[in-house]
Amino acid sequence: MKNFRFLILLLLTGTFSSSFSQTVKSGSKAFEKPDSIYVVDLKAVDYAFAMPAEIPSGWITFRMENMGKQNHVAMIYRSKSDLSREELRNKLDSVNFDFIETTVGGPGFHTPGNKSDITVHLDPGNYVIICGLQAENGKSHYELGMQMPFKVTKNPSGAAKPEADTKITLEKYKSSRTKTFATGEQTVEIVHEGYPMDFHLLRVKDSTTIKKALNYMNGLKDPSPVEWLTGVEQADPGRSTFVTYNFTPGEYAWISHEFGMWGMMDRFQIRKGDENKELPPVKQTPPEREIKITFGKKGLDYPEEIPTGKSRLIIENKQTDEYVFHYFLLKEGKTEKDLIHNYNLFLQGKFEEAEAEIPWASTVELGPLGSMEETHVDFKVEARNYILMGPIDLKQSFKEQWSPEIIHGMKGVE
Ligand SMILES: [Cu+2]
Repeated sequence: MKNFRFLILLLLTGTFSSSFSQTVKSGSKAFEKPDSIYVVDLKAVDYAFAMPAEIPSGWITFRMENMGKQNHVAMIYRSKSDLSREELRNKLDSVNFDFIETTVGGPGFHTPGNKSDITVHLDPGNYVIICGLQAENGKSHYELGMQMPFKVTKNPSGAAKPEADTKITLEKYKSSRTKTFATGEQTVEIVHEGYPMDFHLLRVKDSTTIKKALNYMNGLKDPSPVEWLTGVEQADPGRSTFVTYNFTPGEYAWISHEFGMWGMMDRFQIRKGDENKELPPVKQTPPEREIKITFGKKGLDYPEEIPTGKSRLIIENKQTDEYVFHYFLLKEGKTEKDLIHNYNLFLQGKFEEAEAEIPWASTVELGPLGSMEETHVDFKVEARNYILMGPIDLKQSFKEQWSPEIIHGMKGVE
């Protein structure tokens, strides 16, 4: 989870890929006792966090409990220096994220009353905890008080790396898991690979639940129309987050905030009578067709119309330099003009105005692509407007690159 200001900043500065390359040594693989955990009570209310100002290092289990009336998350970052609350607040207000050394992860969506255990590995150092969701009045939860620095001491927690019942790997635009869930208390290891992504667990109540969830993810604005049970926040590639949750029969879905709209979700059902029986993972249907985009000597070759249905969008870079592209699904009724207008507002520093009228429903980053490299994303094309933005030269700042000429419309047609 990131709010749009976070996302836009990352888009504009081009740091989305480059600043997330750190990995963390995993814990010891020696004999592990399942009950050897170190618990830190983390309570979220509207709008503050309560947790100790100092905690030990190593494997730490955050027992996140939402005691408020709104949905909350607790994104954890290791900071480069010892920030006071006021300094952190100033950094966040000025959209300056240069304090981030490591994106650790932490508890994802928890709607009121929900509680779960989220375990991460913390090295000694300075950390901050932030909730970036949005209140109804448009202010971020951190602006209203949900941000605080804390310290991780050299004192070891003594906890072992948790043992997982199931493992979910988050790769760019897709997730995979080793097996499905049984009932009862299950520990799920979320492996972050290649891209900082988050994943949130939802109880599916009826056919509209997923749609409501995706709409909520689009603005992250209070109140959440669906019940979020637990979740994990974005973490640097190479890291693992463990979630311990008590599953009862029912229908569930894990959904990615960033890429849920592109189909990155994992739905499963635990039926009555299936208790403690392991169910097979859901099969993903393969794409029906390919949409090819080539950036070659003659420029960008792309189709202006794309047929609806499950497709694989492939982009190839036949130039000699490295480039990145962004692909947008626009909101209903929005066009290229709206995106151009919105980017101009951001570049003029009119963040609040720009954030108030974000024309896209979701975006994915394609690349960075070196010379002769290609990448792809699988998604279901709808009868709506899409935009391919690029090429963006990573050696230049986005401001230097920006021109309406890098905006290319692609329309989904029946
Ligand atoms: Cu919050």
